[in-house]
Amino acid sequence: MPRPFTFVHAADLHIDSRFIAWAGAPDAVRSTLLESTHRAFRNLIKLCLERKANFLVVAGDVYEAADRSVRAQLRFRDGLAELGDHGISSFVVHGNHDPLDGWANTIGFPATTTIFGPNPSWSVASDDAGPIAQLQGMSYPTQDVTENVVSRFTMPESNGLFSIGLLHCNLGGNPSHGNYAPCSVADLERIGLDYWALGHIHRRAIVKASRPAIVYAGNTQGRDMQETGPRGCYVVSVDGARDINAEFVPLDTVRWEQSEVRLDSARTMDDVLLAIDQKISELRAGSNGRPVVCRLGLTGRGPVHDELARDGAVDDLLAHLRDGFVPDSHWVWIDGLEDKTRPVIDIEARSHELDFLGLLLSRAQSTLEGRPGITEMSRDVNAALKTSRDRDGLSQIGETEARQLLDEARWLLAERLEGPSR
Ligand SMILES: [Mn+2]
Repeated sequence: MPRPFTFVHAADLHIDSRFIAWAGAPDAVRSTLLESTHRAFRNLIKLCLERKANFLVVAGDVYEAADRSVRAQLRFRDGLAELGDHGISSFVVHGNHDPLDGWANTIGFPATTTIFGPNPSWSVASDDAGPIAQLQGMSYPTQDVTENVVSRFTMPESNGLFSIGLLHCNLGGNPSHGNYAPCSVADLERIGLDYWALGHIHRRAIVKASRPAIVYAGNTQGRDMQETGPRGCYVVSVDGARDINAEFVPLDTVRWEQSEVRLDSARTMDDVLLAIDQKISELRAGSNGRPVVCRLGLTGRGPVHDELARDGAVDDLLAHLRDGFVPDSHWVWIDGLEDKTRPVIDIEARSHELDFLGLLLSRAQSTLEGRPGITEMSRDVNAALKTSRDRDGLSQIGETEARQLLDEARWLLAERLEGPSR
């Protein structure tokens, strides 16, 4: 029977991400971003020590680029050496961002660190009382590992040890990430390991909870506007019955957020500023003291739309908000402000007018009210989706969605054809 133990599963550290696009931001924002992946790694090391983990696994993309910086490598090595000094071993595979054929210098790693080679191989994690787990991993020899490499992994020896696989891969063909080492849940299940510690997909996910557990740790620090919300790693406890409990712990030092500011009741520019201030306070509270980089969308239908729609109004508003930026420890930097508000249009009254827009609106209205119209519409839309060349990711729609689409479409039509009421 295996002894209970704890390990930490992290991936996609991307240490030394450059944030080149941020040259125009204030120093406080730029330096925080530049240091963020380093600091998140620091937090990872601290967490391993605090939780007295038995070992750490890192499932690829340690460094941002194949020409990994000396600074990033030294930081990584020093962190793992510190763990080693406290009896915590580490197991690492490299991925598409930091393949084995990337430039590497002569920095040596501690004896407590295992860096897996280009072919799957086994290693054992031990403590003073003997072995506690067996681990199998492989690093990318080159960036372009586009074959399914899972079949090269081998069944664990039947020695009773909990077994962990480390792999950087695209499980189930996630279209928002490069299709490196594509594989399926069934492929992973076939090998017979207890836990798959995966990397590559930056949004964390417990794909399967047990037997085997299949887990993406996600990245430790968001790096752009697509990587919103808390980022960190999993602390995994394994009990004597080989059951696991995976606890997510955030490690990020700056948070990325996209959010909407509803302006339905805003009547003046001051109301708009107040609503944005309120949103910023919410984001600040939600980040638990971390700085935040955010993109805000102004939404809603209201009288302030006409003012926001004027040339340069939103740019001016953004410049004003940025003028008030205070580089304290919990700053919020607005990366972008977008006007998505709609004008106030009495769509009901407008649909009774006998012009082109009036006829379109009354037609839309009667379709929305009558069931046969909606059935017909969803059938037509689905037929069009079937023959569309760009239907990747589009699924067939039901009557509820057809109704929502038509409702949205009539507002868009009204706005486009009527124009701003100024
Ligand atoms: Mn990555």
